[in-house]
Amino acid sequence: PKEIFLKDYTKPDYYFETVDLSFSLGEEKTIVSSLIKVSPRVQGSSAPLVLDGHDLKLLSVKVEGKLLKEGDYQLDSRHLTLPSLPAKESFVLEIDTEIYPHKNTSLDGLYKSSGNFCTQCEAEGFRKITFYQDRPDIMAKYTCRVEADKSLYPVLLSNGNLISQGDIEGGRHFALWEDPFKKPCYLFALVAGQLASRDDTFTTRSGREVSLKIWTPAEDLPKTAHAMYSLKAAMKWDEDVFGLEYDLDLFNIVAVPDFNMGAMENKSLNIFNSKLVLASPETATDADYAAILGVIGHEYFHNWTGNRVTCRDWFQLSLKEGLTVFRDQEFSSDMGSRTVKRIADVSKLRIYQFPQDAGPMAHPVRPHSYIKMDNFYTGKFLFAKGAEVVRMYKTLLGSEGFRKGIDLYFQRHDEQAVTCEDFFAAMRDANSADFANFLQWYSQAGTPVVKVASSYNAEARTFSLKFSQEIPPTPGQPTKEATFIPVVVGLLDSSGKDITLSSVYHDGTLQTISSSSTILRVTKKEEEFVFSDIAERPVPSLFRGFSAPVRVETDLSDDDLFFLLAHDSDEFNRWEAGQVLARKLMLNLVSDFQQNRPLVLNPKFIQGLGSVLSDSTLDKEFIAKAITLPGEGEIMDMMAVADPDAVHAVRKFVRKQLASELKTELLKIVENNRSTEAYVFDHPNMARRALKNTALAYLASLEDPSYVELALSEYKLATNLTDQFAALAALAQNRGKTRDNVLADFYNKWQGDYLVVNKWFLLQSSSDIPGNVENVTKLLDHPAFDLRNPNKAMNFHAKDGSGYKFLGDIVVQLDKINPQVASRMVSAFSRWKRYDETRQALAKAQLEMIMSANGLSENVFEIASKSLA
Ligand code: BAL
Ligand code: ZN
Repeated sequence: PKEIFLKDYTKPDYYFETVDLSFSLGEEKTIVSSLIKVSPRVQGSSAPLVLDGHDLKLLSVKVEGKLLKEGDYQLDSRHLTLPSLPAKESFVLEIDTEIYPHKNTSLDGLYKSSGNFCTQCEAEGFRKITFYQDRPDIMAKYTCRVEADKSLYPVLLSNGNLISQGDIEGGRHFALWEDPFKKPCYLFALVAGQLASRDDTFTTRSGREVSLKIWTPAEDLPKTAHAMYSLKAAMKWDEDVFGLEYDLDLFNIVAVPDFNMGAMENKSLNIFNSKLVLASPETATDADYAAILGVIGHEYFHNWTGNRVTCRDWFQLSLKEGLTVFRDQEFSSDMGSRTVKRIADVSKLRIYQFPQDAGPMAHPVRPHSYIKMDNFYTGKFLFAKGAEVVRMYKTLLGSEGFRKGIDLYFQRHDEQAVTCEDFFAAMRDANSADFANFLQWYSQAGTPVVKVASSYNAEARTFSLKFSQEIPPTPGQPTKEATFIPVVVGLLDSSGKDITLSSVYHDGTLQTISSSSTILRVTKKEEEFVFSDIAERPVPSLFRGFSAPVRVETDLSDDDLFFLLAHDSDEFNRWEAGQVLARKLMLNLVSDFQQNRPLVLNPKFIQGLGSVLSDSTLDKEFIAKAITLPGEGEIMDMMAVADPDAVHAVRKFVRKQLASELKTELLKIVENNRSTEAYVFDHPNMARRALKNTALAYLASLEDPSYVELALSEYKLATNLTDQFAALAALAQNRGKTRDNVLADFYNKWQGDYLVVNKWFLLQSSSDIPGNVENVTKLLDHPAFDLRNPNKAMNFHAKDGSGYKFLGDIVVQLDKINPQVASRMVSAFSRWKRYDETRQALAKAQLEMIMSANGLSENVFEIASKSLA
C-alpha cells in the first residue's frame, strides 16, 4: 500500500465546474451516469486527467460527445486516466459505470441498509460510485437524477432542492435534485427507500422558512421527536452564537441502521446511524439523548464549518472537524451544564486521545502522511485534540475576539477549500493577535508534559510559578520544539477565596492585571512568572477549565489538592483536584498490590469525597462526576509497564472501600433522588438520575444482599431506560445467578428493539467479570448478533491471551466484510508494548497473524503494521 504525504500536495490540473449525475437503481446492478463540465487549471494544459475509481465497471467514456475507444484511455484497478484532452477553456466529460450496491458490505460508497439505498462518501467513498477526481479541493455544483422502482423505493432523496419528480414506465419513478452550492464529492448523498418523515419548520432570523424532515421507517417516527427538538435548537444556537443561518429551504436527516460513522454531514441530506436519531424514554438513556443532541448539532454545524468552507486536502481534516467538535461542545454546554460537559470531554481526551498520542499511531492534529484516510476517523481522536486547539484560540481571544476571527474566516473563504493556516490567519488578523509559536500544535504529535514548580517569598510578597514543557518523542518525530501553552491561573488565599491579582512579572516586563484569574502565555521550554503583592502563600489553581490539552505535573501537596477540591471557584478544577488525588492514591496502591502489601485507603480521601457527596450547593451531575474514579486505562497510562491485573484489583478495592465507608450517604442519595414522574430530558433531571445511579452502582458493588435487592427493585420499578439500564449495569458488576437472571429478563423484554439489544451486548462485552472471554464468545452465536453491523461489533480488549486471540480472529473475519470497522478493532492492540512480556508476546503473535491474513485491507494493514513497527 502507498503512503500519501502532505508535502506532496499539488493543485489539481483540472477543475470540475458542474456535475450532473444520474442513477438508475436496481436490485442486481445500478447504472451511474455522470456529465461533468471540466476546465483545465492552466489554459492549453496537456496534463492527463486522472480519475479515481474503485470496484467500478466502466461502461463508456465520452469527451465532447465522442465515445472513447479502449486505446484512448488507461484503466487500472484504482484509476481511469485520460491522456489527451481538448485544448479548450472547458469540455464535457461523460462516464457511465455499473456498480453493485447490494454486495457492498463495506458501507462505503453506495450500499443497501435494511433494504434501502444510501451513501457514505467521506473520505473516499465517491470513487466507489463513479470515476471522479475524489479530492476535497474539487468543488462543483451538482444535479442528481435518481430513478428506481416506485413501490420498493417510494422516497428518492439527494442534496439540495427538489426540482422535479414523476412516474416513468415499468412501475418506476424519478426525482431530480439540484444543489445550488459548490461542494466536494465527499458531501454527495443519495437515499432511496421506504421511509416516512417527521416534518417541521424553522424560520431563520432573516425570515427564510426551512422545511425540516427526519426520515425513518414509519414505525420509528415516534422516536424522532428528540432529534427534531435538537435540530431546531442547533439551528437557533448557530444563529445566536455565530450569526450563521441555514442557506437552503430544505433540511433532511435520514436514520439508517447500518452506518460506519455516527453520522455524516452531506449537504442538506445528513445521514445518521439510527442510534443517534431514535430515542424514547423507554428505549434510550440520558447518555443517548445527550449524544443525539450533540451529534445532530455537530452535523448541522458542519453546514458552515466543513460544507460552505471545506478542506483543501484530507490532511486538513481538523480544520472542519476540530472546529465543528468545538462548536458542538459549546452547544451542548449551553444546553446543559458547562462544567459537566467540560469534565466529560476532558475525560474522553484522557481515555482515548492521550494514549493514542503516546502510541505507534500518534500523529499531529494535521498529519504528515497516511495510508488509508479512513483510519483518522477512528474514535474521533484527531477531532478531540483539534477541538482543544480551537478552544485555545477562544481562551486567548475571548468570545468576542474569537467571533471576529470566525467572521473573517467566512468573509475570506466562503465556498473555498482551505487549510489550517487559513483559519489561523483569520483568527490572527481579525484580532491583530500575537500567536507566537501556536502553529506547532498543528505539526507536532504527542501530548506536552508541563511541569510547574511554585515558590512563595514572604519578604518580597511574591509568588512564582516556573513552567517547563516537554513533548515526548513520537514515531518520526524524535525531538520537538516548544509550543504555545495558554495557562489560565487563579490563586486561592487561606480562606479559599480567589486573590485579586494585581500584576505579574515575566520576561523583563511587568504586566498589570485586575482580576481573579489570568492567562499566562507559556511559549518556551522553561519560563517563570512572578505575581507581586501576594500577602500569604496562596494555593495555585492551574490550567483552569483545562486551558490546554497537556499533562500537568505540579508540586502541589495532597493538602493543597484537598483544599482545591473543597474551595476552588473553578468547578472544573475542583473535579480535577479530586482526580489528581485519586490517580496518585491509586498508583501508590498499585505498587502496594504488586509488592503484596495490604491495601489501605487514605481516610482523608474518603472524607474529601464524602464532603463533596453531601454538599447540597453542588450540581448533582458534578457530584456524580466527582465521585467517579479515573478509569483503569488512565492509571495504566501513567505506569512504565502497564499492569492490568493490579490496576483492576486496586480500582475495585477503592470503589468498594468508598462504598462501604459512605454507604449511609449513598443510600440517602438513592432514596432522595428517585422519581416516578414522566421522563424529562433536561439538566436537573439528568443530573438527579446520574447521581442516583452512580450511588446505586457503588452500593451494588458491595454484593450485600440488601443492596442487591435495592438494585433489583430499582430495575423493576424504573419508568425509563436510563434508570433501568443503570440498575442492570449495577447488578451485572458481579458474577452469579442474579446477574444471569436480570440479563436474561432484560433481553426478553427488549429483544424486538435492536438498539436496546446492542446496549445489552455492549454491557456484557465490556464487563470485567472473570471468565468474560468465554461469555462473549458464546454471545457471537446469539441469534441477535450480526458481525456486519458496526453497531453490534464488539470492541473487546481482553486481559489474557484468549482475549487477544478472540479479537484477532474477529478482525480477520470482519476485514473481509467491513475494513473500516475491522481497523478500528485492531487499534485495541496498538499499545501492546506497554504490557508485560507475556502479554506482549501474545498480542504481537495476534498482530502478526493479522498481517499474514490473505487479502488484508489497506485500513487494517496501516494500523497493524504501524503497531508492529
Ligand atoms: N465528517 C464525518 C462525520 C462527522 O464528523 O460527523
Ligand atoms: Zn464532523
